[in-house]
Amino acid sequence: MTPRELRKIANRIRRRDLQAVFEAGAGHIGGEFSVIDILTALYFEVLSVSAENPTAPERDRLVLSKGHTALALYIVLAEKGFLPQAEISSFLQHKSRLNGHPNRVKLPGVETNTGPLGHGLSVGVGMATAAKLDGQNWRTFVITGDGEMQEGSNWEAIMAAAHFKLDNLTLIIDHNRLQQGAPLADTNNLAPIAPKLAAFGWDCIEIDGHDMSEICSVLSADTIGKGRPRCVVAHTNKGHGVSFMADNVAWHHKVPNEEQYKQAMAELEAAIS
Ligand SMILES: Cc1ncc(C[n+]2csc(CCOP(=O)(O)OP(=O)(O)O)c2C)c(N)n1
Ligand SMILES: [Mg+2]
Repeated sequence: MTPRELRKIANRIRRRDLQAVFEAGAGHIGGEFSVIDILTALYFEVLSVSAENPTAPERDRLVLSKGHTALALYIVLAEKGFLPQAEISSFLQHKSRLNGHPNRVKLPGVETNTGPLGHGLSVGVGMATAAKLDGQNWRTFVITGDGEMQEGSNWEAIMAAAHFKLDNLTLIIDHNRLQQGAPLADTNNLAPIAPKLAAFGWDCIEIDGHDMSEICSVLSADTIGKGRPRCVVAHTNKGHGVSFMADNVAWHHKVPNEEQYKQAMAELEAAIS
């Protein structure tokens, strides 16, 4: 797919996400809008996964460690046929499969349960190690938030991945500079992130996490070197795509009122190119 086609899909996913948050009266729209371009590129260009056979042993694995942005994953999975598009309307409803955090038992396409931040990378290290032990070529991708990287468990996983030379593992850090109620810089500032991962033996690359060409090229298997896990520090904006949400920490989990909903939808519609 061309970057333009991918941008169109990401725009459609943002509009569906906005509608679902508005209707459910809950969600994490800021972190969803920062990661949607990355998820779109992964599912429409990079990952080898199929709704027809969601547990195929040779599939690539994606762990959305920042599980609070589950809604974005649900919408992408629905776009790929893992669940009916209409089911998105059940987000957060009683007995829905679409809970606030993803559940692998309930929903095909979800590789592991996430939500408590700081665990997805350790699971990804296990997956990548399993592929190596089995002599398989499938790849593991983990997406974390930047605030999430403050969790100490990540740094044990980072050491292990380098030690075991997991070049089949890619960590994508959604570096939107904001966490739940404050900027990363005011809380426990990890920036600059890339030199820290590099010091732990990782191959680190920084990209614009909203540029489809950059995302696709950095995630392509051709660019992966031998013997080192890769970290992609994706510079993003929380709330990307809507003027009054972008880079505004209030939109971590705020719900738009009707006027804000209409304005946000109009901005996203105007941006379809
Ligand atoms: C262990 C743990 N502590 C606290 C929370 C509550 N929580 C949910 S989202 C969030 C902020 C995450 O910030 P970041 O990782 O930067 O994510 P993003 O900016 O992409 O939304 C927090 C503290 C949680 N889910 N898990
Ligand atoms: Mg963040």
